[in-house]
Amino acid sequence: MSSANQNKTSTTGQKMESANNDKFRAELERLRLRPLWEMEVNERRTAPSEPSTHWQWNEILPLIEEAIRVAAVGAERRVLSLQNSATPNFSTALATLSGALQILLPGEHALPHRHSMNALRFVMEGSGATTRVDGKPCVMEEGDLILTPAWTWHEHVHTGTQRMVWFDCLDVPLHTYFNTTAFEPGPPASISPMRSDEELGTAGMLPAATVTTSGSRAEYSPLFRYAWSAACEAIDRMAPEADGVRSLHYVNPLNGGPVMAFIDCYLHELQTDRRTMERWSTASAMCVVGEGEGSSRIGDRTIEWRRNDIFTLPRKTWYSHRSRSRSAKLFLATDRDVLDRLGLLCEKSRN
Ligand code: GTQ
Ligand code: FE2
Repeated sequence: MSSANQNKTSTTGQKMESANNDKFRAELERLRLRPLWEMEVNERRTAPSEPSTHWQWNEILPLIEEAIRVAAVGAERRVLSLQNSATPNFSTALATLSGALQILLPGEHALPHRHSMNALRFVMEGSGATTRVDGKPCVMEEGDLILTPAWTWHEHVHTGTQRMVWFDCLDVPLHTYFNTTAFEPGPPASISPMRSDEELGTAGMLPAATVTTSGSRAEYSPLFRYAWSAACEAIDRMAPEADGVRSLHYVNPLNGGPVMAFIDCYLHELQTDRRTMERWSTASAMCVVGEGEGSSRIGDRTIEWRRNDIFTLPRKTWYSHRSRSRSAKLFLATDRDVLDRLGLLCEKSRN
């Protein structure tokens, strides 16, 4: 029987009787049910925002040397994964996207495989490696963005002379959430031929057959390499926004949408010594400093960044940037388009 002193006031002020009847308890458990009035009421809670996390290139460099000493490359990549104590499980850079640094030496070959996860590479140091994506060779130079979308075969081959380090971003946490993680080792039995990036890479013009054969529902861009030089030229031609920021969106040329289903990419150029407007978004992002140096105010923290630093812009946090160098460029990998398609994107700005 329930007694009065076990009654409890719910968050709505309603008196709820505590269910301590043994039979009721046993039946609830057997039928896999639980009284909401006895639970932490998650849906009435506003999720707290998290602090920004910052990985400094100058601090990471010695660990890159050490990783080269202790780890070889084969089926397993030489990868240092970015860990963020503010995300669930402490094991990814953002709650929705994971980040890592990958190191490849001349002569090394990271063997082919494919997986359900979408991934991208943003080259931080070195050149001379090639990522083959579904058979298409993608040259890797500093600042280049290379896509290895869901289920595309990919391998990294280094025939150059310099050590290479790049930023990897994958949608691992979303696949963990959906339990859709899947992996297949290579080598591939066969790969259907792809149109070359040369055929697809002229803005505003495509081979006539591309759009009808691939349709507008393409889940990822058929263009796998976005060269740094092309991105810089495109951004130079853009008119700045009111606060001097030029924001370039990397898109799927077939439909103008994000480059991959769960990962959306931008390049932001900042004007020298001018604070950007404060911005706020329900989207979150990882920023890689592609060029220049400066600082960012993120929530109540100010961080100083230089080339190749990586930092997060957590969701629902006011932030602004200030460049100290002639030109500063931030590469962003974000979940913005995912939130937009789901009707969850909300953005604000103020001076
Ligand atoms: O280069 O294929 O950082 O499969 C994690 C998983 C890189 C890759 C990562 C991967 C790769
Ligand atoms: Fe991979």
